Amino acid sequence: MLTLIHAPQSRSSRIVWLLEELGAPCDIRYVTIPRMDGSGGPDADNPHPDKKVPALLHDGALVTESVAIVQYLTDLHPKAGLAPLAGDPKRGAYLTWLAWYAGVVEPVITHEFLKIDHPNLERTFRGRKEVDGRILDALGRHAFLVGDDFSAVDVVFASLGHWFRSALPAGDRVDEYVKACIDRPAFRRAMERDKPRA
Ligand SMILES: N[C@@H](CCC(=O)N[C@@H](CS)C(=O)NCC(=O)O)C(=O)O
Repeated sequence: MLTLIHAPQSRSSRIVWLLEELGAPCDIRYVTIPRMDGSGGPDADNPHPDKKVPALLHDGALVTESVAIVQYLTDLHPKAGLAPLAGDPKRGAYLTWLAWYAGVVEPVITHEFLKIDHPNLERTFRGRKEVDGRILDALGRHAFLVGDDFSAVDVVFASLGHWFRSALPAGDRVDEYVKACIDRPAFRRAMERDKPRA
């Protein structure tokens, strides 16, 4: 049995969306987290070692980190077609986008948001110009980031663009991309499950 540890309107919302795309049955355990406005707080019921979300429990095994959970869930549901399988020529690009999101995109946009600048950060991660360039290059060549088929990579990137539009490159092409992703019925169903709890 799968249980998603979830706080509405947070990084775990994208996992609710992915579950809807996969048609995967999963219990949702709602937890509190500290919010930017000072509300909320860590939840004793959250098994995440840092009391963050998302976290996934599968028959007692704990998985944390959004992209690990994305990979874990798409592996469990290969027939859903949201991730190229081992042996598919697109598999390398797909895994690269996922790892690059966690390892580079999130740090780069966090540094930008916090206005933190240092030559060693640029050396390690490159910067916003390189992030934007890679996304625009892919979307200039195909409908979605890994090709013309929607994939779990698009759940990750479009959810970022939906919550924080300026974290993706400006312009019509990215507007159109985010819209195409969030116009999907699975996204609308996920948003119904993602409403703040009273
Ligand atoms: N790298 C983690 C980041 C998770 C994360 O920072 N989640 C935020 C919600 S958007 C959180 O749980 N914050 C609560 C806290 O910092 O205590 C992932 O992608 O899963």
